[in-house]
Amino acid sequence: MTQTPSLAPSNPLIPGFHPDPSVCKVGDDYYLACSSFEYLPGIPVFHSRDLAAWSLIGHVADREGQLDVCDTPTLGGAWAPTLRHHGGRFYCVVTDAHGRGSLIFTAEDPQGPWSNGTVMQGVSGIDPDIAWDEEGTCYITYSGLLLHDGDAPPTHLGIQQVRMDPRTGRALEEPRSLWSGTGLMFPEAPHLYKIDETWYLLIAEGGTERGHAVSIARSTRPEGPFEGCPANPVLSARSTDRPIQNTGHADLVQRPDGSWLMVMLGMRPRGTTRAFSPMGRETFVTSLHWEDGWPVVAPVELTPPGPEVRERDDFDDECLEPRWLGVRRLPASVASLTERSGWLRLHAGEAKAGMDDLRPAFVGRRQQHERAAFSALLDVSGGTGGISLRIDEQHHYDIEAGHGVIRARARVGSLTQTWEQPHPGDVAVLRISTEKPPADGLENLAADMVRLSVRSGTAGDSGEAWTTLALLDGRYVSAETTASFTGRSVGLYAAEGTVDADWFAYEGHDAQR
Ligand code: 6LW
Repeated sequence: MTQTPSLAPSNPLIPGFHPDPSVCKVGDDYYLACSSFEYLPGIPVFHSRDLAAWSLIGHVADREGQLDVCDTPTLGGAWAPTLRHHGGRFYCVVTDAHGRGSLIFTAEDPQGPWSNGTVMQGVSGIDPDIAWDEEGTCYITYSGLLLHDGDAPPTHLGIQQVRMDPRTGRALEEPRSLWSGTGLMFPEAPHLYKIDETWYLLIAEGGTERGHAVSIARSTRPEGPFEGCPANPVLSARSTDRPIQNTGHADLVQRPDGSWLMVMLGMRPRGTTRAFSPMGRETFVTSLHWEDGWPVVAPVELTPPGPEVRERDDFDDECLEPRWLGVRRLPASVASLTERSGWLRLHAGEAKAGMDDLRPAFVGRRQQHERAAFSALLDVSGGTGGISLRIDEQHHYDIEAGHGVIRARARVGSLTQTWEQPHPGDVAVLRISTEKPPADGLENLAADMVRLSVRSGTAGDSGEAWTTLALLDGRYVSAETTASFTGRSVGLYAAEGTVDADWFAYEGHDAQR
């Protein structure tokens, strides 16, 4: 069978907040998983046949109890999965930060169902990797970052490793310390590979911000001793003018033609000083080749913007597309597709604080393009609700309808501001859109502006007229300002009573460089 020519992967490879990617090849198929933090379902799993086109096929954690994120602080939850295939089974090792700890999930089929998750005893740290040697011995290599509850600063033990029985999750020995990079802060994201007759240890160091970097070492044995690459770090965008920054937390995969690719997280900071990244850390890809037994990694290039993406959910199916997310709760716990045929019904229930709530009655999707518009038709005869663009419960922009009023709201830290106007009737079409900031004034420091609007009755020249209630600076809902590990998600919410959505539409395209 002739191989269809591989498409050259484009960047971002998986847009929207999809940090800490891990990729593996099984036969002619590739699978990739990412962190998901406090969102559920958690740990998205993507599939590709050519490493270029990816589709979301499900989630590792799609049931109650697999992750304990119900009360997790923002930034907590599912951190840094490693996805591997061994002995006919898929493995996903991951840390449920401030939750269950480091876990092993297994599945026969990467679409799921995945197991309930086994806690790894004796693995005190984050970013677990799983690898086997020829004898079948299983190695868990991880970052010895000890997360303490409360204000105590974390302790870091460097890169650690134990042999493990993956069936029980029990370590078979005391942890040993391995090579931990070139001395930059936060050695983490270790991955162990046997390539030809050499064991390689790939790590991230420098912290996930602008100093992020990828370094590598090699040994004749999986437990070392490891020798660092003379050219370390083999990848970093630090202090460069590259449009993709923060590159780090990488994983390697080989293609059928023998060539290698590296996936990693990165950011697309925008604004005059390129300081703000609305979508947070996304998945990117680059190529590499080997020289003297060391990888030489190409800089991560940004692909020119593609065509506009238009997606619309009419809520006519029995279940939601897998891209829909809840915050610390599964979407099905707040939203129903069966109570009103062709509508999504959201119940505010115990989420009394609207989008300020730790577990809002919210069902959303990631923003995946720099210029995006989210709109929905809502029936608010049963309560109050709308559309929210959120980073977390303290940083969100909302537009809602209810009790004869349209209300826009900006929550930035301890500050909240609202704008209102009367609205006749119980049906409203609401929209949140992002746009290029004005060329003059301080607002051009922002990556974008966020417009909160409602469709007014009269159709204007454009075929429909939108009334803007607020035009807000997008930097306050960007990853850097909020010190967020995630990025924007946008969706529907009920603040009080029940709210029905007839459809939800997404339009997105990336800005020209
Ligand atoms: C991830 C670790 C990290 O586990 O952040 O900053 C954590 N580096 O590699 C969440 O992305």
